[in-house]
Amino acid sequence: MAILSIIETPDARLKQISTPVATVTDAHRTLIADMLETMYDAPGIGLAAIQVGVAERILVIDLQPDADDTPDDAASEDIVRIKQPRVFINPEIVWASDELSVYSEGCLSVPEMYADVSRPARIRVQWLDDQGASNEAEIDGLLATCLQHEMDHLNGVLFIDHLSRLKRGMLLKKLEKLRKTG
Ligand code: GNR
Ligand code: NI
Repeated sequence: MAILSIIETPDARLKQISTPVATVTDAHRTLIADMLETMYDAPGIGLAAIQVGVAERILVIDLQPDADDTPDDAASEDIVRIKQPRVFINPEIVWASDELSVYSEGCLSVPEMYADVSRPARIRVQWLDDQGASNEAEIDGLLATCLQHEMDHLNGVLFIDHLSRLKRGMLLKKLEKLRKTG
């Protein structure tokens, strides 16, 4: 496994439209393992392949990124949080609710910047898993928000593209300043 470097805005690769995966191969499964390791290391709750420079329609999510992989005290009364890596290949939204949900989003490719984004609260999604098997589910909550954020990456869209030009400009200026001052 390997930790990959994450591309940041304004890198033009983030605007690329990623290509569907025709057949899920061992090379894809290696990439997915590396993407998960990279996401946990960042840390983040999601990562799209284009964020590590691969323009294929693959994304990973784990809403419990700081969970313990190996709970060593099963008798403990602590809530045992187990990592829950999720893999989506060629995801497609087949239905979206009219009801919207607002969440303060961030992005590993737009580091340390956050802004409210409004998206459908519930979506029905089809995708392939890492074995190439077809899946379909209705998703809501933070998973729906995160999945739509990741699917945007597959289409070259960042969360800041959902903001007004004024807001986006202010945020990018803030990011530039932060990079200069450290
Ligand atoms: O780590 C992340 N947090 C997050 C918070 C709200 C909405 C979306 C996200 S995804 C982001 C990681 C990332 O940049 N994925 O592309
Ligand atoms: Ni992102």
